[in-house]
Amino acid sequence: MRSDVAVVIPVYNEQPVVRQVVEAVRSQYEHVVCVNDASSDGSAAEIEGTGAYLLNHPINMGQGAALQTGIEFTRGLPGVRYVVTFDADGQHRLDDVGRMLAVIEEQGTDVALGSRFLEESPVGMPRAKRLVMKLALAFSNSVSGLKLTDTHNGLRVLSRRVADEIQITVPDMAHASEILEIIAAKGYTYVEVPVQITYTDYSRSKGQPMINAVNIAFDILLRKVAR
Ligand SMILES: Nc1nc2c(ncn2[C@@H]2O[C@H](COP(=O)(O)OP(=O)(O)O)[C@@H](O)[C@H]2O)c(=O)[nH]1
Ligand SMILES: [Mg+2]
Repeated sequence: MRSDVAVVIPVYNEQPVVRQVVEAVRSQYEHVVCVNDASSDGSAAEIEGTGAYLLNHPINMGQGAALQTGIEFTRGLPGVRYVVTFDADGQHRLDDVGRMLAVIEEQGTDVALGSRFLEESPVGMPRAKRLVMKLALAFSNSVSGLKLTDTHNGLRVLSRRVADEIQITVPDMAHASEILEIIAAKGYTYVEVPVQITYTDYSRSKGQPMINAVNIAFDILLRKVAR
C-alpha cells in the first residue's frame, strides 16, 4: 500500500462499476480522491465505505473541473509525491499506474502520460474512434508543440510540483488539451508510457460521443486565438 501517491478519480454517473474500481485502487493506494460531479445515480453511495475521500460538486461542472477540485484537495495531503488521474468507469488498469510510477521515478520527469498508441494498437477500439483520435492527435501536437502519440488519455501521473502549480480552467472534456498546453507553456518534462484502455460494452455505451472531438478542436482554436 503506497501512501506517497494520491489517485484522483472523476466520477459522473458510474454507479454500476464505481465501487469495484475504487476498491481496487484503494487496495494499493492509501489516498484515493473521488470527485462526484452531481451524479444523478447512486454513485456517491457506492463510494461511501470504500475508504476513499468523497468530494461532491453541487452541480455538474465537467471532468476538467472535477480534476482541478481533486488535485487541489491532494495539496493538503501529507507526504504525497505523485498525483494520478484515473477514470471511474473501469477503462484504466492498475498495473499501468504502477508502471507509470516506476517510469516517472526512474526518469525524474515532471509528468508521465499514458499512451494507447505507443506499442500495439488498442484491442477493441472502434475503427471510427481510432481515426478521430489520430486526427485529434495531429491537430493537438501542431497546436501544443509537444510530440505525443496519444493526446486524450485520462491516465496521467503528475509530480508534486506540477500538482501544486496546475490550474485547469477548461471545465469539460477539452481540459485534456489544456493540460498539454500547460505542459508546453511551463516547459514541464514529460514521458509517455504505454497503457491499455479496456473497452467494455459498458464503457462504449457511456464514452464521449465522437462529435466532441470537433467541439474540442474548436475549443483549442478559440483559446489559441484568444491568447
Ligand atoms: N466529475 C466528472 N467526471 C466525469 C464527467 N464526465 C465524465 N466523467 C468521468 O471521467 C471519466 C472519463 O469519462 P468517459 O465519459 O468515460 O470518457 P472517455 O472514456 O474518455 O470517452 C470517467 O471516470 C467519468 O465518470 C463529468 O461531467 N464530471
Ligand atoms: Mg471512459
